[in-house]
Amino acid sequence: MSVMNFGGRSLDLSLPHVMGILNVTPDSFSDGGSYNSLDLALQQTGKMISEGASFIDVGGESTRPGATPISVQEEMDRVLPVVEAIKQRFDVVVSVDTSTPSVMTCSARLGAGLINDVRALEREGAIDAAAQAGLPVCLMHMKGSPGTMQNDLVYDSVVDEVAAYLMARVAACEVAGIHRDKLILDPGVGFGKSLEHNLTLLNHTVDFARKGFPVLIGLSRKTMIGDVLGASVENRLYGSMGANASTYSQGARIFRVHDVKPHVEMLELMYRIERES
Ligand code: 7PM
Repeated sequence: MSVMNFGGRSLDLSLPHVMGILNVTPDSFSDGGSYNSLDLALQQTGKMISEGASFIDVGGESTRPGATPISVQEEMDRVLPVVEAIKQRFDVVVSVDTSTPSVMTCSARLGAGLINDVRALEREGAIDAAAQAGLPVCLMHMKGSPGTMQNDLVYDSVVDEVAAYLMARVAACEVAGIHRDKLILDPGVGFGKSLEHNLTLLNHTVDFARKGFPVLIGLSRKTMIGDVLGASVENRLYGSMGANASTYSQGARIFRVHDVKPHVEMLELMYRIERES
């Protein structure tokens, strides 16, 4: 279970891994001066790799609550040149943060190693595209859709509901021909959850880890950190690290973050302490 092949590159998921976030939405680049957005993306990628990232997560669709959806063509134009340029220059696993079948298919051809879908392959055609691509998939739980997900925050038991959803998506993947040893699970911090729901889910990371799938956690700089600390987005690093450390000790192994170096160092210490008798 612990070694997973990401499009030609094998990673031991008994060890902690950092996934660096690379946003290629237009608002993440000022695009003035001498660098264009592709140069900036490559520069940031190189920095995150030198800081110890195992994955670079390339996302072109803003899933921000209330964000306007973009067209398939626009998402392709944003994501594919970046995937291709990274694979030409760096030896790293490129993860594509997408729900769009054609983006999955084309990214896989360009050398991407992981499909990271916040909609857990629910979009029409996505499960077949992912099965065809043959890559590992991260299945994330979201309640509702990005536009409306923070409007209806009612669960009977958030842990049971998220777990049942993810297990149902695992079953759907297996029916579509995606073997369970290619699946990674993610409870989806902030996607249709209140602060209390997020904290409860994080305190039950061990329940997800015990299901026998690698667990990925994405909480870096999110609103829940800001709500606990009363901190603006640029002041959420220490809170993000504490929350990620808690999930590491409960068995999470992939950490999707903006701040690669601090997390790599934190996880190195967590790991060294844990493996000592
Ligand atoms: C605006 C709102 C921009 C929300 C970006 C976001 C996750 C993810 C995202 C996650 C996995 C963010 C999110 N979050 N993929 N993609 N898990 N697997 O805050 O938690 O980064 S986008």
